[in-house]
Amino acid sequence: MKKGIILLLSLCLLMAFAVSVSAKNLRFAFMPGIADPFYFTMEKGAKAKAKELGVELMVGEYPKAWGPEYQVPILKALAARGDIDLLFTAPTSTEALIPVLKEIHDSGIPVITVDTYLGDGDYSKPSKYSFPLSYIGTDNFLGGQTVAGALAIMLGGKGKVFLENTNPDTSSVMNRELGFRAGLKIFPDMELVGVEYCLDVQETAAAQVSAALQKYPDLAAVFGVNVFSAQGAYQAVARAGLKGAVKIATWDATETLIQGLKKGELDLILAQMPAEMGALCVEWGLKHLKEGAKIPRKVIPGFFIFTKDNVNDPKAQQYIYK
Ligand code: T6T
Repeated sequence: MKKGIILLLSLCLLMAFAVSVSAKNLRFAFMPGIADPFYFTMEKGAKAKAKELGVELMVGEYPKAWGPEYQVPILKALAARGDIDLLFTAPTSTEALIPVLKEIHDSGIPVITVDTYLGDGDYSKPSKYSFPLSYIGTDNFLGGQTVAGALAIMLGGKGKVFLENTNPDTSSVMNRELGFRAGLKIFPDMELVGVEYCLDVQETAAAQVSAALQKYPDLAAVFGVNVFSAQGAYQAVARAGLKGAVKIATWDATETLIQGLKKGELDLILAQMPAEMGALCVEWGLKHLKEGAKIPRKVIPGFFIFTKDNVNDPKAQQYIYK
């Protein structure tokens, strides 16, 4: 009896060892969209999960600026290493990243798109962009609608709004804009007076929002749809001496924006779950490679809305980007 238990225990230990060794042999690569706190937090979440599961995770060089021209060469170099078992990446264009990612996929490296997607993001029906295993990222349209609703309520359902975006062919930020437009439609007295694209450069965003503040002296609010658009909008409103007078809704919970909210200088922040996204990529990637598990074609973590009422809540602190 005792011998049997010892044998069983040894067998279990052996199996656990075998699983951890084989997971350790797997090397995943992560290629972010740009160097910003959102992707740094995603990297942390992915690394923690990789360590927990015994996967080796290598992180591709952070692109110096936003766009396919910066991302494609780094992706090509990553794939050329020849030692990667799975890639997860955030394509900065719905179209321009299709060829390079398809090539990587065809060379035998499964691809997950995280944060952003290719084409219309529907990987469940055959198309030139349906090869990725999954899209793991926020429901950006819903987030945009939610921000529009919250802002309209803050403004009593009435006022002119300006939107600062990055570029029109990245799925994440475009869906935020589309959701925001749809959300505003419910409020007939809310008017979106303009949209500008800053190519993810904070100074450009600040200049564009400054121009909008001059053009519309009765502007009630600005919505900045990601880290640099939002921080640029915040900067412009501050420079114009309009802190508190013009409402600011932002996306992405960086320390800078959280501090602004705490000081009452901006009004709303939508926090995504980047660490969870990174962890999910590693978890699902491993399940796919080790167990042949079918990954859901879309995995959608939630989001959290910070306002002045909850920004100091201890439970909310976990949503600040690290
Ligand atoms: O908002 C995130 C990300 O979701 C988006 O795709 C690009 O911008 C960020 O990285 C923030 O700067």
